[in-house]
Formats: sequence, C-alpha cells, structure tokens
Amino acid sequence: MKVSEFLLQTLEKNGVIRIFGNPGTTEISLVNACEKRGKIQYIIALSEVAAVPMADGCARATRSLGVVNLHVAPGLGNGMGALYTAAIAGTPLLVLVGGQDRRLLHTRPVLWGPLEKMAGSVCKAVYSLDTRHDAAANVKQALRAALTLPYGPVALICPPDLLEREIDAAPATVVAPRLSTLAEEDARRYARFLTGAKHPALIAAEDVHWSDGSAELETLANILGAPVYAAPYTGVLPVASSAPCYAGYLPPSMKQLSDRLAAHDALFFIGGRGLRTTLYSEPKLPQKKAWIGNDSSVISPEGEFELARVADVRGAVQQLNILVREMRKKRKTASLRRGIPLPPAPKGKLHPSRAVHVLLERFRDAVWVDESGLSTSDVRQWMELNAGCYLINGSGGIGWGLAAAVGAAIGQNKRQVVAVIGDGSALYASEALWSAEHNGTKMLLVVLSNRRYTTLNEAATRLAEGPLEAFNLEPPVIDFSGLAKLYGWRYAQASTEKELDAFLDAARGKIKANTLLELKLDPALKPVTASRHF
Ligand SMILES: Cc1ncc(C[n+]2csc(CCOP(=O)(O)OP(=O)(O)O)c2C)c(N)n1
Ligand SMILES: [Mg+2]
Repeated sequence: MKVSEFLLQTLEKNGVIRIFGNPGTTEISLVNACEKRGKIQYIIALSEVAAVPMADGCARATRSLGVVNLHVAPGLGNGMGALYTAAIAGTPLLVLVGGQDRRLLHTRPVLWGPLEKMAGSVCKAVYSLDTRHDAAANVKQALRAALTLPYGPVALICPPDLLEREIDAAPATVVAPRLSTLAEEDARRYARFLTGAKHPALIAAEDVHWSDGSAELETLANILGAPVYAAPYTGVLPVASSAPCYAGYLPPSMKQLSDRLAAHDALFFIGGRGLRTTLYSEPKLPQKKAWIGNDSSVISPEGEFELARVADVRGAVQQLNILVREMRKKRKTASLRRGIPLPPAPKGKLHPSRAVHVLLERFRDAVWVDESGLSTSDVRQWMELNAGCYLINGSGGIGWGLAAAVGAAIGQNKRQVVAVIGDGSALYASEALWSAEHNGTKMLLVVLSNRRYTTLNEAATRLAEGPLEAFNLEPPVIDFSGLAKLYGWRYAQASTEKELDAFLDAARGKIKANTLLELKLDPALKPVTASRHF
C-alpha cells in the first residue's frame, strides 16, 4: 500500500476518527486517502491558527489523541503559537506536517523551510518520513511518542513524494509505554506525608484529567478533609468545581498564591511541571512539599520536594486512598471556596459579574471554554462544573479559546458547549466559526464586548500610570453581528439584564443553532474579582 494509506490505516487502528487541518498541495494525497476510505473525517479549518486549537480543544474535551495536519513551512509557522499552548498544557497531539517534494528540495522551492527546527521548538519530538524503508517505523514511532506521557505535540513530517511510495507493511495498533503505580514503600511514605500534616492542601494539574483520576482525587480529599486547588493556568479542570473539596484556581502570581496557601502546612502537588505564574513576585512557600505526576522535568516552586515520583496518577491516588483511610479517620471537608456577594444590578446596564453568574447557573452541565479576559476569575468564582468540563488555554496565549471550543463541540456533539470569550480574544481565529457551522455544531459563543483590552489596562494600572490609550479598541466599534452573519451563525445581543434573561429564558439551557451572544458591557464596570487577576 501507499505510505499515505499506511499512515491513515495506522491512525484508524489506533482509534483516530478525525483529522483537523488546513491542507495544501502537499497534503492532497492524505485528504484523498481520507475521502476514499471514508473512516477518518478530515475536518477543514480555514487557517492553521484555528486548526491547532480545534484539534487541541477536541482532544481535551474527549480525553483522546488529537491529530492536526499543517501545510509546509508557512502553515506550520501559523500553527506554532497554538502548538506552544498545547505543549504547555500537555495535550496529546500528533502534528502531520506536509513536507516539500524531496526531488526538488535542492532548488529551494517555495514553501520549503527548516521544518525540523520549527517543529522542534514547540513539539516534544519530531519524526520524518525519510525513505521507503523507515516510513512505517517512523509513523508508528511518532504515534507512539504522541501517546506516551508526558503528553505534548509530536510532529511527523510527511513529504508528498514519500506518501505516494508503495511499501510492504501492515498497519497495527501501537503500544505506548505506561506508567506504573507506586512501589509499596513509596506509597506508605506519601501516606505518612499526608497524614502527618495538620492542614494539607492538594494542588492538582492536567495529569489528573489525562489519567481520568478526578473521582479518586476527590475521594482522597474527602478522607483527608483537605481542599483541592487547581494549579494556576491548569488547562482542564482537574476536579469537579461543584465538589465540596474544590477550593478554586490558584492565582498566577507567587505573592497571591503564597497568601492563599499560607494556612497549610503541607502541599501535595498532583501532576504538573511547576506553578505557572506571570508577573514576578517573590515566592514564599515554606511548607513541606511532595509531588506525583507524569513529567520528570517538574520543578519545585521553592525549596525541595520531600517526595517526588513519576507514576500513574490515578493508580497512585487509589493506592493512597486505601492507605490513608487505614491511617486516619474520615474528616469532614469544609468548603474553602470563599463566598463573594454579587454586586447590585446597575440600572439599565449589564454587570459582567452578574452576567457570568447567570450564564453559569443556566448552563451548569455544559462544557465551558473560558477565555474571558478579566472575567476569568469571576467564572472560576461561581462555576459548578464537572471535572474535565472547564477548559482554558493554560499557556496565557489568547486566541485559543474560540477555536478550541469549536473543536470541543465537534468532538462532543451530544454536549452543550459554551465559550465565554473577551472581544479582543475572539478575533484571533474567528474563522473557526465557519468550521462549527459546516460541521453542524450547536454552540453558544458569548462575547464580552467591553471594547477594550481590559486585562492589559488592569496590568497597566500596576505597571504603568494607568490605562493606556492603545488598549482602547474603538473607534470603530467592532460589530459582532457582522461576524455571526459572515459565518452563518445566529446573533443575539444583550446590554441589560432584562435582555440577557429574555435570551436565557428562550434558550432553556439548550442552544438549537450556533449562536453568538454579544454582551455589550460598560468598560467602567469591572468584574468583582478582577484584583485576583495577577
Ligand atoms: C497570543 C497572545 N497575544 C497577546 C496577548 C496579550 N494579551 C493578554 S490579555 C489581552 C487582551 C484581552 O482582551 P479581551 O479578550 O477583550 O479581554 P478583556 O481583557 O477585555 O477582559 C492581550 C492582547 C496574549 N496573552 N496572548
Ligand atoms: Mg475586551
């Protein structure tokens, strides 16, 4: 069979059902093979900045490998920002990069470029189909690497002349190495670490999601009577935010984070590679610390871990549950989520905090994708979502959320997907709206129109003398009804609470056609938790 057929059938045998991509001439043989076999769906994105987050969002929402196809050097270049995000958040992604026909490489054809170098800066490994003899092995090796923890993007460069070559190889499932649970003595050490503490805190990251370990983690928290915090910028909610043990997201600043954790005498990090913070402040985490997770490149936030083991997170937490239960009587988990009163309704206006609150109430069972700028901390304050049902970029790189939500909606077509996106963030890859409509999703996209880069103004209040004119996005006022129209979406707007309630009452928790709901906000009204932002 041709190498392209071998590639496709190997993906099929390993459970892949869709490839997101923006193809070119060099990918025609792959798209052709997809259409002919009719098993893997090739989902067209209108740009690479949309294709990569779509594949990433779909992978996270379905807890499975994402596959994305990018066109040679400029396509890979366009996708690199989002590949960076997938790498930081640790999403398993196989990135099929179209190469250039090697028979004319010596002429420096257009679209040629240093693909290995480019992909190597944002992927955990890069493989290439080099000859007829190693093609099958490299396909399998790239796939195996993508399915091996710690997850991240893995590139496979596919020159079109090689995709057309005949090889004699049988597609098969690949066996990725798995992590094992803790050695018995190590498990006891961890159990002693936890039971020896008066007020331990559990700090969870993406590894919990990928190992499907949120229920076990919740059990551990309940046995210990300990809260679970989501580590700053965790890309997928690791434990149900409706659970009494859920204590919220940690803020991405060491100062604020130290304050939040001050009452704890032991910190148990479950997953992650370290604490992702943004603006500098001195770390102050004198507590004893232990870590368990998938990635041995983890760094301790301050001082040293007492214990650190690479292990299967779900299995290890299950072991700890048994041991800790034997060692300690069940304690009651007191909720550490601080209640915050809603601000009063402003006359004739929509308060961003009240809007976020009511949306969360009405779409409790949805998959939420949040890139709501300064409102993010409000979303986290009130969300009562299931584990795995709240996604953020995880890297700080905006322009991911809208397209990732489209990928999530394509992957989870029975679930309601709600994306809450700032007006600035909504415009980096908005062409993903076309892919949503083309694939028949029924999403709700809420755009928070404050006509500002408000987050940057908030930062400028700390880093400069105050808000800056450059962060003002008017004139012209961006008319989101035009964006909805462009891609065949329904459009609704609300600038008062009454209008928002009317929309939500009519929807009754289920959106029947892709709808862009524009919330027209007064930029002077700040989200009530805005000060938690940095
Ligand atoms: C890829 C990328 N480019 C630029 C930025 C810098 N940045 C951070 S917040 C922000 C503005 C977000 O604006 P909006 O989505 O309207 O939310 P708001 O701050 O108004 O709540 C920008 C440009 C970034 N984080 N990532
Ligand atoms: Mg804005």
